Amino acid sequence: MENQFPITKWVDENGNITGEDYKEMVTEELARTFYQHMIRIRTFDKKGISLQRQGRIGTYAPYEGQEASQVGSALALETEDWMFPSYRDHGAAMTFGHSLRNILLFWNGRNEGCIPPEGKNISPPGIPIATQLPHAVGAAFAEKRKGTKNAAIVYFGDGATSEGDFHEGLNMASVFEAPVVFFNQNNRYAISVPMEKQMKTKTIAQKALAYDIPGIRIDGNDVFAVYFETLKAMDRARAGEGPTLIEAVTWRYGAHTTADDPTKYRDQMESERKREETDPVLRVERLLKNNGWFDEAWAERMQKQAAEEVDAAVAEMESFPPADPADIFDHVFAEPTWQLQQQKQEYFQAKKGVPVWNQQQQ
Ligand SMILES: Cc1ncc(C[n+]2csc(CCOP(=O)(O)OP(=O)(O)O)c2C)c(N)n1
Ligand SMILES: [Mg+2]
Repeated sequence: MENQFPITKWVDENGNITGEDYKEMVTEELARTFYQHMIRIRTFDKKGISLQRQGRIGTYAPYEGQEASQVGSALALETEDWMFPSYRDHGAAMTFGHSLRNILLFWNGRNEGCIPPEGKNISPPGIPIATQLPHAVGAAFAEKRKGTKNAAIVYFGDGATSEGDFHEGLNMASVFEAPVVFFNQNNRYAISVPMEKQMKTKTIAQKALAYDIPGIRIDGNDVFAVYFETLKAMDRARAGEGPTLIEAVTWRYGAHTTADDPTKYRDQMESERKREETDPVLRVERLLKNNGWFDEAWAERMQKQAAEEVDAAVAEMESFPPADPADIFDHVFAEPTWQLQQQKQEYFQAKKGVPVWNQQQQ
C-alpha cells in the first residue's frame, strides 16, 4: 500500500529540484517568500518556548520542524478561505494573517486569543483532537450552498486520524462534495505514542480510499511540494470536485508541548540529525545558494525584521492584564448552562479555600 502512495518531493534535502517539470515553477521569488515566512514563524516559535520557560505565558505547543507544512499550505489559500487549525498550527495561522499578539494572548489564557483579525476566517485552535474536522466540513459545505468559490483547509495530526471526528468529517465531506482540504501533518507521534502503535496502515493518505476521495502523500519538509500540492487540492475544491486528503510527512524537533519531555519516549539524537539533514528552512537556504539566489545581508535583514515583529507582539501581549479564570466558564456558550454555572461557583469557592465537598453546607 505504501508504494501506491509515494511521497511527492519537488526540492530535495540538498536543495536540488527533483524534476524537469518543476524547474519553471521553483522560482527565486517563491523561494525567498517561503524562506522569509519560515524564518518568521520559527522566530515566533522559539520565543514561545522561551516565554513559557520564563513564566510569561501559560503553556506552549511548538511546531519547529513543521514550518514548511504550515507556511506552504497557508500560502495556498485565498483571502476569503477558511482555516481550522489545531493547537500546533499557529505558524499556519500567522502566515494566513492572524495577529501575533492574539496568538500569544491565546497561550496566555486570554479570550482575545481566539479572535482573528477582521475579515479572516480563522477558527480558534481545536484542542479536543479532531473536533475541528467536522466544523471545517460544515463551513465548506455552507460556502458551497451559498454558491461562493471559497474553500476550507483543516489541520490535524497523525493521532487525530484515530478519532471518530476524523472519519465523520471525511465521510460527510465526501458525500456532500464539500470544498475542503484535509491537511494532515504526520509528525509520527501523538504525544508519546508512535504512529505504528496506533494504526495498522503505513500511510495516512490511504485512509482516503475508504471515502473515495483523492489521498496524496507529500514531503512535509519540502515547502514547494506542500505549496503546489495544496494549491491543486484547493483548486479542485473550488471547482466543485470535492475534498482531498493530504498527508504531509514531517517531524517535530521538540516536545509535544512545554509540559512534555520527549526523551522519555524517543531518541532525541534523531531530532538533532534531522535538523542537519531534512530541515525545511535549511533546504530552502540550500536551494537559494545552489542557484546563486542567496544574499547574506538580505537573510540577516529577514531575521532582524522577524525578531522585531515578534518582540513587538510580546510587548503588546504583556500590556494586557492576566487572564481571568471566569473566562473559561463564560465563553463556552452564548448562554451558560446550569452545569457551567455550578462549576464556576465551585471553582471560585474552592479558590477561597472552601473544599468543594463542603459547599452544600455553606
Ligand atoms: C479528544 C482528546 N483526547 C485526548 C487529548 C489529549 N491530547 C492532546 S494532543 C494529543 C495527541 C495528538 O497527536 P496528533 O494528532 O498526532 O497531533 P500532534 O500533537 O502530533 O500535532 C492528545 C492525545 C485531547 N486533546 N483531545
Ligand atoms: Mg502527531
